Amino acid sequence: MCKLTEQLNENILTSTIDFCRKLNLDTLGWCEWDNQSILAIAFPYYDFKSNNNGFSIYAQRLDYHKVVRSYLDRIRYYLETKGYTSEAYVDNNTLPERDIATLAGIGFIGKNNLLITKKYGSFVFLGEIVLNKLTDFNLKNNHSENDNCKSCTKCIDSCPTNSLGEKNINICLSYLSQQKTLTPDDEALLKRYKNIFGCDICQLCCPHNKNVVPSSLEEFKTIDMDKDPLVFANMTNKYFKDNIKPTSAGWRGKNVVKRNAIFSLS
Ligand code: B12
Ligand code: SF4
Ligand code: SF4
Repeated sequence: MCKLTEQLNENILTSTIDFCRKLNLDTLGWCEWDNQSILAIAFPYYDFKSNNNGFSIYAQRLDYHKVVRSYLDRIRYYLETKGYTSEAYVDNNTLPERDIATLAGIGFIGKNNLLITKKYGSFVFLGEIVLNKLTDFNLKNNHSENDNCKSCTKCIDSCPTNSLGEKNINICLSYLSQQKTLTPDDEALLKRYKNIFGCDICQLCCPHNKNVVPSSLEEFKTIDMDKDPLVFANMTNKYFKDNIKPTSAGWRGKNVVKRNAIFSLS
């Protein structure tokens, strides 16, 4: 690639990062994946408040698909004003988001399967901007070889169903709490551990999640939710629509959340 093109490329890459920083997004980086230039961004979501009501931390705030997309749309618009078209992704894609984030120097993948950042630990969602131009530029990422789990196995030891130890996603409580149909064994697990939606155990025990910085993204403030599982076990369509639908647990619909809440009472 000629020197001038390289400079232009580097300019748009760094100016996009500067633009993101103005949006309070400070954990991000570019990488090359599948012959495309991808900006991987971590969206911190934990403000260290919790309702302790059976919903995992990520489900106690506005639906991250919508929040992340609104940020990504702003970044896409910025790129458009500079003459670049791009696509935005969050979750609803086949991109291996954690691998891409690792390549971009945002963090490393822990034994709990999650991307762990220095500043916010693993309490981040991932989103990506894929540029339709530019495939060749010098990448310098700030990944440090010392960032890893080393000999720690806390998440594996703490996982209540041994899903991590067995590498079996079918018994992960987060997975089970999202399934429409369950076997009697699955039901027994949900009844035992009382997760209404999602699971945080393999994050809360992680040393990399101690002394991390709370999210400064307003949209991810913890919603003041009801604490009593009975409320969710008895919820009406209207209650669901007003209180759960806007959260990350909303996409699954009322019946699954209600069923899990009923299980949690048994
Ligand atoms: C499907 C999915 C799930 C499934 C399966 C998870 C999985 N396969 O890893 C379930 C419902 C279990 C799940 C749970 C959670 N998820 Co999820 N999930 C996804 C999704 C949409 C696709 C992942 C996938 O299947 N890719 C395809 C497979 C083939 O690729 P892979 O993931 O690299 O495959 C590896 C894993 O399966 C792993 N593996 C090995 N052993 C085990 C054991 C267990 C128990 C699991 C779960 C996986 C696993 O080995 C594979 C090969 O390397 C991604 C978004 C994305 N597009 O990446 C979010 C994503 C990974 N999830 C996310 C989150 C937040 C969660 C939860 C923390 C939510 C919660 N609090 O309950 C939990 C964490 C559970 C855990 N410890 O892994 C975030 C993670 C952010 C981060 N910091 O890394 C992502 C990136 C969404 C996002 N855009 O932010 N998730
Ligand atoms: S989310 Fe819960 S059940 Fe799933 S792997 Fe982590 S600790 Fe285990
Ligand atoms: S708890 Fe330990 S092993 Fe698990 S992800 Fe964190 S550092 Fe790695």
